[in-house]
Amino acid sequence: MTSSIYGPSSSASYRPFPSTRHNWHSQFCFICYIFFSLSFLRMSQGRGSAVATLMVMSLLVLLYCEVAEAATYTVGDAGGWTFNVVGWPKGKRFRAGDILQFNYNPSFHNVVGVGKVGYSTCKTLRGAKVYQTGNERIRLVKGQNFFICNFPGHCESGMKIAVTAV
Ligand SMILES: [Cu+2]
Repeated sequence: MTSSIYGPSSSASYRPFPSTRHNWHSQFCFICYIFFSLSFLRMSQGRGSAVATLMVMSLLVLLYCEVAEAATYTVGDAGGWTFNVVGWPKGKRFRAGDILQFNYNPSFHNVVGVGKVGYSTCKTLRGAKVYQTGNERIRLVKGQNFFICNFPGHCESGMKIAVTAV
């Protein structure tokens, strides 16, 4: 297993609980924001180019924070990707770039990325992407993201989710 400054890599490990955005990271971004604001103030008071450099650097780190702050959500929480998860996204606010972690037994389930029609009719149309490792990390795109399990009858039993990412 590999580790990074973000802690142990989670791609191979089962994560029973939904993880949210890291707190230290938010604090880090807040500090960058303060730096940026201060630099901007100095700038408007007509200080030198060192301030401008600081300002640009802070801005870059801020942009980095925007990208790096993606959250990982475990679909179905502790229950995982299973029947009746259809209501799981309700009340959650997803952003483009956030990751959905699907945990399930690949002998009994899969994950299929579908369109709106595939979602509402529980049909896997041509071109649909089928995931079947039992441990998927899928990045949300902006707009609507639809996933179903296409084992016979599963989608009809609420094994499907529609997630809107802003
Ligand atoms: Cu299934």
